[in-house]
Amino acid sequence: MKLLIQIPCFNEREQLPATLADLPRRAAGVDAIELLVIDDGSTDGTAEIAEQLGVHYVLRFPRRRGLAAAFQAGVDASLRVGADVIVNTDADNQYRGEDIARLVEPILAERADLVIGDRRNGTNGHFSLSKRWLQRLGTWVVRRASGVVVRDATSGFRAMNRKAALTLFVHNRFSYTLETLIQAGQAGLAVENVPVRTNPVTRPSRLFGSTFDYLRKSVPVILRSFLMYWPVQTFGGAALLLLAMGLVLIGRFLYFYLGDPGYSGHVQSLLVGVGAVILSFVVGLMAMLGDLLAANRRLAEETLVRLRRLELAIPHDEADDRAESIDGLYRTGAAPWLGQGEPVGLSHAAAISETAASSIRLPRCPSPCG
Ligand SMILES: Nc1nc2c(ncn2[C@@H]2O[C@H](COP(=O)(O)OP(=O)(O)O)[C@@H](O)[C@H]2O)c(=O)[nH]1
Ligand SMILES: [Mg+2]
Repeated sequence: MKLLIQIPCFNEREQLPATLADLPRRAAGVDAIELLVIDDGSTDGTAEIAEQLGVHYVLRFPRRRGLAAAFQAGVDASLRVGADVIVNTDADNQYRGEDIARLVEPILAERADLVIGDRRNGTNGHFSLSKRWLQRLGTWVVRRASGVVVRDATSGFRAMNRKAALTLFVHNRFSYTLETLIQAGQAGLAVENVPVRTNPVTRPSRLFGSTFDYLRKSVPVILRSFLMYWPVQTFGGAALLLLAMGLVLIGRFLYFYLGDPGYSGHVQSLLVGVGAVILSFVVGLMAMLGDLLAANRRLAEETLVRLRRLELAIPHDEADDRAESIDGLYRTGAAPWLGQGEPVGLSHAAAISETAASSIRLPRCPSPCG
């Protein structure tokens, strides 16, 4: 059982040492822990510092491609180098390394395919009002679109097993958080929420320039997810609305016309009504086309999942060989951290009352790390 911790980074040279020092070096039920840093075209030497700090794999993009692309590439790379469980965490030490134990526990116990770290935003003092509000909106959308009950949909602190990693695809360019959850619901993956704690903020968010900026980027993602996964409902709903509007307006014209056929008024109602009815047919057609496209997309995704499985089934002597088959991915030569450590008490365990009793105890890495 190999646990791979992936950290997407954009110019995180300053933050990485503290983040890596906080990560657990052992875990009960895990044979080896390895780290993967995805350096998204950073210009501050993030990849070099990661290597010096003892990260096992670095995936470097020559130019910035954004967090969603980095996340997806990291998951692909993790699978290639033999990860059984993948944990994603932030480079800015936002999440506590110790809580990784809580994240992987439901996966090791085979209760969940995907585990989301719930920052308990309602009571989290490190969250601004706008961030709380957006987190609630994201959570509501995911519930509506996929039926998955998540408490913190925008959390980047998550763990997944191979099944989830093979099944999820990120289509948009900005954020993977909401879309992967909607897909998880659609694909019938078991999703679990686990309360986690956050550290005080170390630097301004790179993703949230402002609330407006976040909305500008995430509303299209949400809209697109609805159109992609619920084309009949979304377009169909709009078509019905237009049809109803058109019929009411035509009815209004007929009412007056039949009352006094000689009177030629209310032609506007007739014009707008007929326009709305025609538009409703066009939008209805889009619902049908969307449904057909969705069927094709599902087939394409299934083909891709099978292809991923086949690729992974090709025998390799060493994980290193596989690493070389991905552009920009290289092994640093650092030895994997060992698993199966002595259980170490988590002093903070009592602080999180909702947490299910966990059999996993992860010691922190000794400082300085690496
Ligand atoms: N690959 C990549 N990672 C990014 C980018 N922007 C932010 N990140 C990383 O995404 C993670 C979350 O970013 P952060 O600024 O902490 O956002 P917040 O936690 O939502 O406030 C961190 O590890 C960042 O280094 C980007 O453009 N590309
Ligand atoms: Mg962060």
